[in-house]
Amino acid sequence: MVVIILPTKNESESIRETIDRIRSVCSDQIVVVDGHSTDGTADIAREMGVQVIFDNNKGKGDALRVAFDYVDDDVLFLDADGTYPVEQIPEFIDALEGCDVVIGERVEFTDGSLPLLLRIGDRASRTMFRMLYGARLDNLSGFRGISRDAISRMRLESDGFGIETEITAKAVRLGLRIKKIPIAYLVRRGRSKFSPVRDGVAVVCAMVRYRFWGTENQMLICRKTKGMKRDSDEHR
Ligand SMILES: Nc1nc2c(ncn2[C@@H]2O[C@H](COP(=O)(O)OP(=O)(O)OP(=O)(O)O)[C@@H](O)[C@H]2O)c(=O)[nH]1
Ligand SMILES: [Mg+2]
Repeated sequence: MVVIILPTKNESESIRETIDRIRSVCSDQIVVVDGHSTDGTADIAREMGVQVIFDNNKGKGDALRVAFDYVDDDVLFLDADGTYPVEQIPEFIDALEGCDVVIGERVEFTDGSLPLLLRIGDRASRTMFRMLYGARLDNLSGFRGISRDAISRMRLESDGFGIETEITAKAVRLGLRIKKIPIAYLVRRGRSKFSPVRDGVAVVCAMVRYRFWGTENQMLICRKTKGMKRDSDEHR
């Protein structure tokens, strides 16, 4: 089973339409994880019969981690702002059956969906990711699917917008099966919560921080195995 998670912070302009569009393409459970919106977003979702939970007021990463803890199944998550092609959800669900992480690779940007400066930042981020991790992936895409097993193995910790980069980085470091699905990025309704400087720094920090993530575990396993080997040699 897959649960569809919608992180929301003041998305009253688009939450209703997002839920309606999801329901028109699939019958999977939807969970809204709300960032204490002051514009009635949570009420709209609840009125529509959607389960609403709340984050710890620390950002999108915290919200997603709260939702991942709340559900027991595989998850699919996307922004509730009209930017992602909801109609492709069934394709993501199918893909998740054969891999660990599905990433909506933004290959087409409709006019006005991403201002020039952010487009440059997006390009730079993908290039930096490729240089550090040797993989051509859209580390900032907010339309993804992750298996339950992958979520447990990733031990996610980002509070803010570094979360997608952390997921992408750890998927590579863990050698997980990743599938990319080409998608378009559409014009947003309502106000963006992404702050280019603050959140850009968080993305770069995540990219650098997780470059060697997992190495310490491997070293530990290696050391333990060597220790065990030595012990068994002594017992001969
Ligand atoms: N629960 C929760 N949701 C958040 C928080 N910050 C952002 N979101 C939601 O997470 C999604 C991503 O935020 P956006 O503002 O769309 O950021 P973005 O997609 O990088 O930027 P745009 O291209 O302008 O859409 C949206 O659905 C937001 O409502 C938060 O602190 N808590
Ligand atoms: Mg968005």
